[in-house]
Amino acid sequence: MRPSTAALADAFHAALNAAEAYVGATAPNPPVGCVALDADGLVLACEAHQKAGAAHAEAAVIAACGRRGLNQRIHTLIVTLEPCNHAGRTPPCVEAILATPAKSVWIGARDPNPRVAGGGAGRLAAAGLEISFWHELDHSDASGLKQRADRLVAPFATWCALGRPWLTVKQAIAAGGGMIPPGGRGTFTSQSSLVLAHRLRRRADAIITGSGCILVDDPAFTVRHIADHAGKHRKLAILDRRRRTPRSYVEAAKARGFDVVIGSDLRGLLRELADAGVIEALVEAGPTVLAAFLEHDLWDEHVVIRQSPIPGDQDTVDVRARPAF
Ligand code: AOF
Ligand code: ZN
Repeated sequence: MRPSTAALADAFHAALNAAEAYVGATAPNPPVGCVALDADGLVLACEAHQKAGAAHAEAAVIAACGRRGLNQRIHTLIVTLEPCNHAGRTPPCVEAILATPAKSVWIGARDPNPRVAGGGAGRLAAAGLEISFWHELDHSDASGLKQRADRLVAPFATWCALGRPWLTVKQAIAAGGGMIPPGGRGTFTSQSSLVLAHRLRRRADAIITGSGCILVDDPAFTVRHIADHAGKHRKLAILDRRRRTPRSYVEAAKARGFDVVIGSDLRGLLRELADAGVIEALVEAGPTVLAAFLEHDLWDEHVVIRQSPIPGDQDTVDVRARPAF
């Protein structure tokens, strides 16, 4: 017996959903989800990597199976990311997998970490496990699920390859054509746009803004319209060539839980953030800073929220994704 194609596709979904709940919580690690199936395709456990330093998704699934006395039934593991083969803050997942009776592993995306690349899958295959990638599954959802796995790891991949955080540039445009304050203070945008803006903040490890924006809008940059990750501390990076940011603003931002970084050079600031483990940053700034990011091709997702000219109507949202490098 082996899990059916339908059971595998369902497990891909479940692993993605588990991981997606922790997008924004795991830096400098990627979010990862894992499911263990028995030979009949029954789900034994489904877990996510919740935080850097905590158990990896595979280790969490194996531990959950152990607690339930189900370890000997593990037949197939489904992971959104290739299992690691190195000891970092936590022991290598491949060793934990090899200590179970697992016979096959289905992997969503390769690990782009240069210390890992290809090593995890190779080690498991060398030990006799059957290793497959999600897009190889003969199921109509397979390529879409594989794309979700790639998207989950894209910020981490960008951080590994380019040495800068993944950049989401958010821009809100009023019905009259002018820019809406990046703080998005209720007055201009509809409730759904505010929720979207706060979802973008939730998944970011840093908010990048400019001193001009702070002087004009006094934005809070906190996650308020949805629940934030427990214990999350973001960086607030302020581009400020002329040192205009008021000390009182910096103190208030720190009191809101931000770790404030002030810089005058865009690329230098991005490097500093990347070095501090920021894998995803959200740019919420005024026209000058926004233009600098877009003109220098320093963006990965450009989210444009347009206010409807009809009062009370929903805003429209356009998301432009930069092709993968
Ligand atoms: C996995 N499963 O759930 C995650 C992985 O310092 P560590 O021990 O937490 O290792 C971090 C690296 O492991 C990280 O850079 C990435 O390559 C990989 N993340 N791997 O097998 C997981 N989060
Ligand atoms: Zn691991």
